[in-house]
Amino acid sequence: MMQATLVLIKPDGLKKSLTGNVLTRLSETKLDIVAARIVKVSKALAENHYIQLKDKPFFDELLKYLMGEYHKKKVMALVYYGEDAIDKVRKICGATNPEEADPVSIRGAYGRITTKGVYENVIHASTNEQESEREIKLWFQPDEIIVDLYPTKNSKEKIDRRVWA
Ligand code: FUP
Repeated sequence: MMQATLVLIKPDGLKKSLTGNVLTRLSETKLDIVAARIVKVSKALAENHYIQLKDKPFFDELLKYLMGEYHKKKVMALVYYGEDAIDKVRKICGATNPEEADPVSIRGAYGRITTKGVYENVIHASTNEQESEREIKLWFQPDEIIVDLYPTKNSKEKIDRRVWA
């Protein structure tokens, strides 16, 4: 089944200069990168991304982590597309807890658990199709993705935005 999945290289991955290593590992999947951007994550975006975990005791720390308070204030967001993309990417990522993750997986090799109990696990990857659609729509606008993944509509809204002077 052709699928799209959201990948985030989290602030610890960028701070530790792991972008190249992570992208090289992900290239083993032979999937296509159809979108990529560097994002300065707002609180609203972090909250929305991890909305399912809002009642967890580590939620506030998790938001700070994704916003880059402990590393660099940036995240690299990518969309990978292809046959069984979701499982292929998650397999290379490894288990959520870096101590339990396969040592040769990305999280096993590069992740750690902080003294505050947050898993700094370098990478995020969507868990299922419902989540990948929700997450991709959160991180990307239709024109930032080079294939048509989901239905779009025309909007004539006049929005205030910053343009080159
Ligand atoms: P995953 O889908 O593998 O990213 O796992 P979750 O959505 O369950 O968790 C999201 C993030 O919360 C993880 F990347 C790390 C963090 N987390 C913790 O810090 N402690 C936990 O006990 C569980 C998750």
